[in-house]
Amino acid sequence: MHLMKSTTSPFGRLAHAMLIEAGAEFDVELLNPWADPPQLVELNPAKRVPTLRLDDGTVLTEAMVIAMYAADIAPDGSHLKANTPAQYEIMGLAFGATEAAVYMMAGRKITSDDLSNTAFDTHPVAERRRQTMQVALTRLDGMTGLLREDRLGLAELLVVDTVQYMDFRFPGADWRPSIPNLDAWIARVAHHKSVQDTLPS
Ligand SMILES: N[C@@H](CCC(=O)N[C@@H](CS)C(=O)NCC(=O)O)C(=O)O
Repeated sequence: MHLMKSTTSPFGRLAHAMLIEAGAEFDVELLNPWADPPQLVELNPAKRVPTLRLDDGTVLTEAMVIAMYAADIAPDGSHLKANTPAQYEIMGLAFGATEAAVYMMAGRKITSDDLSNTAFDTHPVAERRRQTMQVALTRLDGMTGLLREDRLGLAELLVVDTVQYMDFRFPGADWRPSIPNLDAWIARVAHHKSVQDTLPS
């Protein structure tokens, strides 16, 4: 299997982390989707990462689709196979927060073609997305007790992904909510390969 991702994408990270947790054999190609690399454009009409090419040539796109596939190919009894309603709730909150964060970055790109230009951040839609992140992370902080530490499934990986992506893209943001439980939990699971090998950079 061949996974195309970028070093920054939280969607690419999710796919990568799930494949690690599934024990899959795959290699990773790092690329910048915005540069339209031909090998990505040929496989994925959306020109986005993650994109996963299976050994038989099948192409999987969209992070959640790849996450579902990873759960499918995980061994019988794997922690990726079954989720509780509470874990699905966590997934939705975390994925929504990730999408909000990426939306903010996309807004900056569309309005200035410069990810470090924060002019877009004052737009009402940006404020709406910021609130999404704040409320979702605050709720997730209150659900930390439901997160596993010994084995990381989709819920746990999504939570790590969204908190670390937020800190990567908006370091020191004064609007970052206080999430002491999540911060402590992330420190305790930071040693997992699926976390360590996929850090955004
Ligand atoms: N819904 C997609 C979103 C993927 C996505 O937006 N990837 C971004 C990087 S974070 C990308 O490749 N952007 C390039 C573009 O939009 O052309 C998923 O869940 O995989």
